[in-house]
Amino acid sequence: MVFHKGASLLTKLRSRAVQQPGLRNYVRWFQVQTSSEVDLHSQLKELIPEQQERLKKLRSEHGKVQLGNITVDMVLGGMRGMTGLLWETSLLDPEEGIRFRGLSIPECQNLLPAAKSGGEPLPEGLLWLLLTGKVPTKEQVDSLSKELRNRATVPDHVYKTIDALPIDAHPMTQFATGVMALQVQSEFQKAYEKGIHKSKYWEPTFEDSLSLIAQLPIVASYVYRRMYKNGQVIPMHDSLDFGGNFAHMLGFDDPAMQELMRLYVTIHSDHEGGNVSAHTGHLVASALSDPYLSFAAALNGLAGPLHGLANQEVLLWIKSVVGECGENVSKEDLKKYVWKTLNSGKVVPGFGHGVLRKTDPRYTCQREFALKHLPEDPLFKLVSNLYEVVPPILLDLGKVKNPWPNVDAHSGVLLNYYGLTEARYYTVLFGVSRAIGICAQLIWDRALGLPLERPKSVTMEWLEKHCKKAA
Ligand code: NMX
Ligand code: MLT
Repeated sequence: MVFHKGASLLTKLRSRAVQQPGLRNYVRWFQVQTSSEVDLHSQLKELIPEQQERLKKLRSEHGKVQLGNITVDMVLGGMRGMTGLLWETSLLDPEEGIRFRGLSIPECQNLLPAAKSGGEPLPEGLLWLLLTGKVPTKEQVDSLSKELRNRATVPDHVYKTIDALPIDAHPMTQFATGVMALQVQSEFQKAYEKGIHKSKYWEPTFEDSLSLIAQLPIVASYVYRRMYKNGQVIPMHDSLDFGGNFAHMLGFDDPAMQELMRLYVTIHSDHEGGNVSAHTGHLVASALSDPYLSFAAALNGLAGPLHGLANQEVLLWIKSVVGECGENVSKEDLKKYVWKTLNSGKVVPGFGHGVLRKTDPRYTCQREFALKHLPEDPLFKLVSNLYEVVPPILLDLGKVKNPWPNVDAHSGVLLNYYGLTEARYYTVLFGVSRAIGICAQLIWDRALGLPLERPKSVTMEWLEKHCKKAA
């Protein structure tokens, strides 16, 4: 009732403001003070019906339009190039890289609210953008920061569950175990057991998603402090934003490291729907598994060395270069080291991509951050030299489709510079970030009523027969 009165007053003020310019500032003030304007849940409630209509129209008017041919190569080649998923929050162009709701990374850096003027974007702002398709105001982002802090209480049994694992269990194992332990609080599961109507699925999904995103930095920093800092946990700061607080709880209060964390979480959040972690989360959620179950599954995909674990592999590889050739390794020796890696049947971590065919813009923006904050760092210089040395070698192999660096080629040296030197931990940071994209899409999966995912598989025999017939 109060909301409706507020909304109709706002409508009147808006129309009067068009005629009386003096009123505009007042209207702007009123807009940011209205609870529905700063409340993400209310914004979504308004958006969902129109997007449901849009999907219905798309299906009824264009449901039979073809999107391309499926070839045997695609079936045998990990479904590369097969368009098969709806993913609203971001879209990846092979040449240009990722766009979050239509915005490139530099555009997000310019448009999304920052902790300080001209600083890196706040990940909460990106979450708002991914969910609503709209660039939020600073007030909206502050309100979301506060909401996330309010939800950031982790039940005691989660710590006990993690503590049951050996201290040297891989950080991703500890982290995913913590997420599974969080699952007992799922609102979606409770609502489903009570028989919630399918039109309402998105609401407990929203609740779970926001709580999960809010609690992940606490679980992640618990794992870090348990493994590397004698279990001395640092409590959450009561006014810092999401990225700043995460750095703080890990033990880093240098403002530059907090800025790095904001940028890091923002750029790792989402990479359309086909990557292993996003696709896994989406697939598991399509069985109406709740956000905790779905995201834990996604984390297990992220923990593979061809996907998120590559950030660990890159720093370990760079350190092995330094161990063997020294920090000031020449380009000639670097080339030899790259060939040695390839000749021993391994990949060069941090290079190549399943979709991208140019340098990853997430690499470029981290390089810009390094040029600004740590231009003289020897490991940054080594990474810069690899940018020159590796692509021609990969091209020489004649089979690598993209010889350019990806996001993981750069992140480790930045973290290492600010003192987060434990490479085995790096994929956990990727995991905390990826929750933002996966959960945002998951809320829309439920709001749009997307169905169970169940593609058709075939055997080699089936393919052979099919191809014979086709010939
Ligand atoms: N070093 C050596 N060989 C490579 C590399 C690389 N960096 N990238 C691709 N290849 C090989 C690949 O192993 C394959 O060889 P084979 O036919 O003998 O199996 C061949 O080149 C063709 O692969 P592509 O079609 O170019 O790449 P694909 O789409 O299959 O795989 C990656 C993409 C990312 C898995 C692959 O480029 C790779 O293994 N890169 C290194 C690991 C890495 O950095 N992963 C992180 C990706 C980003 N992320 O965060 O998830
Ligand atoms: C990602 O961020 O998920 C990776 O770049 C992998 C991908 O997009 O396939």
